[in-house]
Amino acid sequence: MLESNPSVLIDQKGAVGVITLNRPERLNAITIPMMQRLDHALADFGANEGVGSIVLQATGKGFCAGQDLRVLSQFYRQHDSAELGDVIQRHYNPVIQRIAELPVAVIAAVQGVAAGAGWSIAMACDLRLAARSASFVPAFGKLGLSPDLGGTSSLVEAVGLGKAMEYSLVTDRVTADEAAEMGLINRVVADEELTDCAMQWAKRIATIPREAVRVTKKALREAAGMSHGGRLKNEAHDQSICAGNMDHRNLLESFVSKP
Ligand code: LHQ
Repeated sequence: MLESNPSVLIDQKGAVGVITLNRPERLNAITIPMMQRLDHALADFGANEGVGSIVLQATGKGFCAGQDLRVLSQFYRQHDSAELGDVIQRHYNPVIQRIAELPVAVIAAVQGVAAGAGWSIAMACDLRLAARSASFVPAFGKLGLSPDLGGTSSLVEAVGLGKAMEYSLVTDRVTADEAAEMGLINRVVADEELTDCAMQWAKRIATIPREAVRVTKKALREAAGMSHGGRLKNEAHDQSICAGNMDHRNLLESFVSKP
């Protein structure tokens, strides 16, 4: 273990950087310090010529339940809702941008649930493997919010506009098998094989020269029309608009006040 922090663990196994979200008691729900920590870990691995790929995984029964809603509720007690977009732009979107620009591939190994911004983070990675028990929950709508952290464009690019609408507005939960069938993820594996499979893919990619990976990522993302900057900013702005709506506040409070 090179370095550790309770909520994000950082390790290097040979040429593979391993980042583990580690707040299992909250299904790895994200906070600003976690996102900052994640960004630093990605940046450090990106700058380390000895690292050829990165696995992003999580501990416990979920991959990531999106924004920590207790923290969000606290945020609204101290700040104007219009500030949320700025917070997303400053502290969350850099991770999404970083993953796209890294000269190494990032593989998400998804076990359990990936909800809201947790789903967006998985979608921001270059490759996604999921355990058969994994699922994807578009939590935004139920909370009165809209997709963020690149979740609008990554979803449309993966499954097309119609299906992205369905997943955002109609669907409760997408199973790992459906996600693979729809091209949302690369592969479903048995739960007990997830870590090994992610490491195998990561080791294989790590044999490719970094410059070739960097250029391939850039070229494929450009070919898919993925230019993040402006879209991330727009999403963050749109989230501020949703954040100012009392329906959202009531839905949020009903989640955090559950006994
Ligand atoms: C949680 C959470 C959570 C805190 C489960 N927070 N504790 C917005 C603003 C700013 C920046 C970035 O992005 C965003 C966009 C978003 O991400 S909005 C979407 C936020 N996420 C959600 O709305 C998901 C809320 N969670 C759920 O709906 C369920 O927990 C799911 C469907 C994910 C999983 O259900 P279960 O498997 O039944 O687990 P659970 O509900 O029993 O959760 C386990 C614990 O984790 C529980 O705590 P407890 O103390 O009762 O054991 C939950 O309260 C806690 N938890 N998600 N986001």
